[in-house]
Amino acid sequence: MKKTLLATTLLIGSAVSSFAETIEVEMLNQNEAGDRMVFSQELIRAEVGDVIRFIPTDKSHNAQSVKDALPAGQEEFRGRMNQEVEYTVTETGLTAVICLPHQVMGMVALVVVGDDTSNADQILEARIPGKGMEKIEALIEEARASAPAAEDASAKDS
Ligand SMILES: [Cu+2]
Repeated sequence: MKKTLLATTLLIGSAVSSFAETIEVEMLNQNEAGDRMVFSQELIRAEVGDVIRFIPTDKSHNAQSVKDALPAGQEEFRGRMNQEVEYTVTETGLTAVICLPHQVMGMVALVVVGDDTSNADQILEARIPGKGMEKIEALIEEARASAPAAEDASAKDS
C-alpha cells in the first residue's frame, strides 16, 4: 500500500515538473550542515524552459558555467561577484556550475536537465581544480544513481 502511494506521488511530481519553474539556489558562506563555501543546492534537477536563479545571499561569491562543461547549444553564463545571475535552461544534459574563487574548495554544483547524463565524460574532462572536480564526480554518480529508475519502480508496483 505504501509503495503504491509513493509511486502515485512520483507520477504527480513528474507531471508538475513539466511546467517551467524558477529554481532558486543561494550562494552561502556556510550551509545548515556546517559546510563552508557552498551552493545551497548542489545537485540541481531541472527541465528545459526552467530558470535557475543564483542568489548572492552571502558576499564574495559568483556563479558561472565552465568552458566545455555544458550541453551542446546551451549558452554559457557568467555572474559577477556578489551579483544575482540567471541561467535559462535550453538543452538537456549536464552543466557544471562553479564559484570562481571557491571552486578549489568545492563550491560547485551540477545541473541535470531531463535526467540526461550523456555528456558526463565531457564534464569530467573540463578544468575544475581541487575539491571542485571531486564533488562534480560525486554529483554525477548521484545523478546517475537516482535517475530514470522511478519509471521502472512504478511499473513494478502497479
Ligand atoms: Cu564562493
